[in-house]
Amino acid sequence: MNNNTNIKKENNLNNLNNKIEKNNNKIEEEKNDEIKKEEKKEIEQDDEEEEEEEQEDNEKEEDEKEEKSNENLNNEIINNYQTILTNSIKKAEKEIEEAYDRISYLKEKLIESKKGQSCSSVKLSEKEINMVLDKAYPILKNEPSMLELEPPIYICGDIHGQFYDLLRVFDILKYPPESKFLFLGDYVDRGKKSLECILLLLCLKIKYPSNIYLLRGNHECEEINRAYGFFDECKRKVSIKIYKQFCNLFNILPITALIGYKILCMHGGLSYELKDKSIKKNS
Ligand SMILES: [Mn+2]
Repeated sequence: MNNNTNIKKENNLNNLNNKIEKNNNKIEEEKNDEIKKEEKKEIEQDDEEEEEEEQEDNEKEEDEKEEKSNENLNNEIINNYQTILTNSIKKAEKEIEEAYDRISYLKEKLIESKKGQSCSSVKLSEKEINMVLDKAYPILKNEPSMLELEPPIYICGDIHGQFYDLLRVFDILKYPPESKFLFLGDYVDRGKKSLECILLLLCLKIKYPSNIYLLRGNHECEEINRAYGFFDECKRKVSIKIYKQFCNLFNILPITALIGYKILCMHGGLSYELKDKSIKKNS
């Protein structure tokens, strides 16, 4: 009996133990499950985070791409402007170069005319004369009413249409830019070749603006040169229109020159009507 009871007890104990073990196992399993779930959750979370990060990265990349494409567009626009600017500068330079070539040719043509020593005039077309006037105008317009010049410089008085005498002056003293000249005005009227004189001087002025200076004389004035020959010469050789163009140019010639701060040069005396403030620079 006692033995039986013992066995029973033992069985019971075993059962209980089994149960406990089972229970423990279950708990363990549940625990494991829980852990697994946790882990899964963590992994999922990690994945999500990763995804978010990836998305952020993508957005960033796209932003960078957009920025870069904007930058490229800006660069393209800047490059286009630069090309346009460079082209227009090149075009202007080419035009100036061509004009210089043409003016050099005109100068040679004018000088060549001396050789014949005949009465035939230099054949300059109205278009060629207009070109000389157009190029000379801004150069003279930018000069002040009183030029301040440095010696050494040759000073030359009235030419009055005596073209061959003008050529002799240059032959003896050398053409600009080898020599520097100040002309005191009265290029036109009286002589037969006023047009040749003023055109050669203007050509040299365009080509060597700081080696030749032209002051205004009393004959570089419409009231005078209409009566003393220049108007008739322009009308006969070219046109009245070109005469008007010359008058416009004469109106902007400088009036005086001060050489080395010592010698004041001008064509004639000062007018009583010229008050101290009447002479303005660039007026
Ligand atoms: Mn005079």
